[in-house]
Order: sequence, then C-alpha cells, then structure tokens
Amino acid sequence: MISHNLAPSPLHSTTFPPTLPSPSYSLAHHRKAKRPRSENAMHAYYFDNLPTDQRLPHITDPARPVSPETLAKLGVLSWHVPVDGHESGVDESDDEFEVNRVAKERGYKNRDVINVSREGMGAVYEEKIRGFFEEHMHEDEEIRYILSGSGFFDAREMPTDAWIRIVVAPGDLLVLPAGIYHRFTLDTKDQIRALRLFKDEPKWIPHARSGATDANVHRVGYLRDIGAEISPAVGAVGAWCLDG
Ligand code: NI
Repeated sequence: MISHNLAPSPLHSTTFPPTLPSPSYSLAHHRKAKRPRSENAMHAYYFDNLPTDQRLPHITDPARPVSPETLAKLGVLSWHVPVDGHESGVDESDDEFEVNRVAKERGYKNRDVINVSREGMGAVYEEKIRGFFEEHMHEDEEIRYILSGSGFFDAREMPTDAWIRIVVAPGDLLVLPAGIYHRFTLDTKDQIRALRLFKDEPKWIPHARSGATDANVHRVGYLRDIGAEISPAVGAVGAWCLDG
C-alpha cells in the first residue's frame, strides 16, 4: 500500500483539497442515482472499534454513516468508474477511460496491479493482511482503483482521531492524501485486485504511527492543510484518551 516522494507534496501548497474531475463520476452523483449498495457505490462509516476479525464490516449499531463531503474535508477523494472490460488491468493508452483521464490530470505517471488473495498467497496470507492493517501514513498520495474483489480502507478522522471505514469494491477509485493515518484490510471474501497509481516511481514506505511520524513534515503539512493543526501536548493527550 503505498507511495511517496521526498520533496514536499504539492498537496501542501495552496490548492487543497485538490480539484475533483467531472462531477458526473462523483460519489454524490452515484448516490443521487439511487443505486443500491450492491452496485458498488462506495460508502463509509465510523468503525466500531471492536477487537474482532478485522475483515468483518465493523459497523456500529446504529450505523454512523460518513458523507463524501466529510471525507473530502479530510482530503480523501473517491470516484466510481465502472470496470467494464478492464477487470484484468487498464490499458494506459486508452484515453477514453476515465481512470486514465484522472491519472493524467493529477500527474500519476506510474502504475502497477496488485493481486491479494488467500487462495493465491496460502500460508502467508494472514500475516500479510495483518501487515496491511498496521496504522501508517505515506509521504505521497495513495491511489487505488479496484478491479475485482473488495476490502476496507480505514482512515483517521482529525481532530477526533476516530477511524472511518471506507468500503471499496470494483470500480471504486480512492485517493488518500499524503500524511493521513490509515490502514487496509481485505474483507471475508479474501480477494482483491487493484490498480495502484503513483506520482513518481513506487517507494513502498509506510511510516508507522509514532511520535516521530507525528512530527514528519508531510504529517504536519497534512494537518495544516485540513485545518486540524493541534499542539503536540493536546495531540498527545487526545490520542492517548481515544486509544485507551
Ligand atoms: Ni498505505
């Protein structure tokens, strides 16, 4: 899961949150169309924090949905682009395909496809998905387009430090900003294939949450960009209370 360059991210400049592409592909539009969830509308909600299998939905009772607008305030962007015919991969030269248009517009020059499944990985699968689930951040955007299968990205809301669970299924294109704490898990179907897009060459560096990572320039810049700057003292107490 991952991305990064060492130079300060352009996200930390004046254009935050970044401009969304054509609203015709936005989640809002998708929802207005009143399509059922089974048709892959990405949805998000607050995680229940119960210590059960990470692959379960972890929806609170009652559920506490999170709107695309709330996600956008955290810098988390999403689109839905039907996968139709691109299940095994996306032809980069297909200028008509919306994912390629977004990639070009946002400067994602590199890409690869990752395939994770219990069937394909065997004994190391459990260990692998536990690794994905370690809270971390990156120094660049993390961009995923889901080709098949499904899973959950959890992202930290600030300043509440609450986990927001984002459901991803085929056709979902998700951008997590540099500096956001997050984690990923497959669901109980145990299979996902995703296109990973990168601004520069892939550097697979997850920075685990820690005092040092809290002081990382990309983390600090992220908090500034979303208007959630907190003093180190307040931040430490807040994190301690909510994790305890
Ligand atoms: Ni990641």
